[in-house]
Amino acid sequence: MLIRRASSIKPSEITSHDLFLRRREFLRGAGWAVAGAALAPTLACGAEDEARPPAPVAGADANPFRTDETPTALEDATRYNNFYEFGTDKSDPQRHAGSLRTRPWSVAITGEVAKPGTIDLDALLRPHTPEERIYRLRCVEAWSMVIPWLGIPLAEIIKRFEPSSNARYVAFRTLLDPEQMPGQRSRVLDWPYVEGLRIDEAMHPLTILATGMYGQVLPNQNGAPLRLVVPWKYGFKSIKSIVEIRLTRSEPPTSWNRQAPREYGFFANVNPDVDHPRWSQKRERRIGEFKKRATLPFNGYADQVAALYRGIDLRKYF
Ligand SMILES: Nc1nc2c(c(=O)[nH]1)N[C@H]1C(S)=C(S)[C@@H](COP(=O)(O)O)O[C@H]1N2
Ligand SMILES: [Mo]
Repeated sequence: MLIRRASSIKPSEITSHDLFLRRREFLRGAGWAVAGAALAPTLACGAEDEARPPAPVAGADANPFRTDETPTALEDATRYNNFYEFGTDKSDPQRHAGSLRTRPWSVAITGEVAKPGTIDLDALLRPHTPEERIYRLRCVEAWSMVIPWLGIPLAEIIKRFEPSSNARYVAFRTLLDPEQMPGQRSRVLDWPYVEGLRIDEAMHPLTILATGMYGQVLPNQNGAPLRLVVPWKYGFKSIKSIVEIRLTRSEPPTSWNRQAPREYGFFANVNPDVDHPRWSQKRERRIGEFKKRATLPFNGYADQVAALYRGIDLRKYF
C-alpha cells in the first residue's frame, strides 16, 4: 500500500483531498476498464494475437499506467526536488516553494490551434477526472522515484483546442515571476523554464498533465498547480507550474538543451546506452534504496513508446 504520511504537506495544500479521494473510489470502479480499452487496439489486430498475447519484457509493467513497484515515500518525493525557480539544492523547493500562489492560475493555449485562448486552470480541468497513474520518474542525475500521480492525459486537453495540421511540436513554459520564484533572480538558467515535445509524444496516452500525487493536490515543490509527466523521458522534461502550452511548426527550445546542448538533448529519452558526458546512465539509485538498479530503455516503457523512434539514431538524437 501507499505510504501516506502527510505531515510535510501544509493544510492549505490539501483542500481538495476529499474530492480526490471520491474520484479515486470512482476510478477503482470504472476508470481502469476504460483505460484498458484505450490500449486494446494494439493487441486486437488478429485472432492469432488474441490467442497468444506478447510475452512480457523483463522490467516492463503489465499495465503501463501502474507499476507494481512500491511507491517512494511521500516525504522523499516532497523534500528531494529539482525546481531551480526556488533554488538549486534538493531541499530548497520544499523550504521556499510556499511563496508560489497557485490560484488564480491561467494557462494560455496558443500557436497552431483553431481555438487559441487563455483559460482559467479550473475551467481548463473541469470536464476531466484526474486518473491515478503510478509512474517511475528517472532523473538525468541517475536517481529515480515511483510516484502515484493524479493527472489528465495531455492529449485530451490539446484536442479541445483543435490543433492544425501545422502543429508538429508542443512547447511548454513555466511562470516567470521573481517575486514568487526567488530562484529566478539568479541566472543559473535562462528564465522562464521552457520544455518541448514532438506532437506524437505529447499525444501519447502515457503523457499526462499532473494536478496531484499520493491522492492529494500537487505540493508546490512538485510543480503545482499543473506539471507535465512523460514517464519514458528524463525528469527534466517534466516542466512544472505551466502557464503556456504552445503548438508549433518547428522544434521549440528547451531550457537544459539551451544551457548545455552536449549534455541534454531535445528528446531526453531514458537510455542506459547513451551516457551523460560526465556520468554513466547504465544504473540508477531508487530513492530509499541502497543497491543500485539497472536502468531500462525508455525507463521500462519501451513496449509502449519505442515505435515513436523507429529509424532514428538514438545516439545522435539523445
Ligand atoms: N520549472 C521547472 N520544472 C522542472 C525543473 C525546474 O528546475 N524548473 N526541474 C526538472 C527536473 S531536473 C526534474 S528531475 C523534475 C523533478 O520533479 P520532482 O521534484 O517532482 O521530483 O522536475 C523538472 N521540472
Ligand atoms: Mo532531473
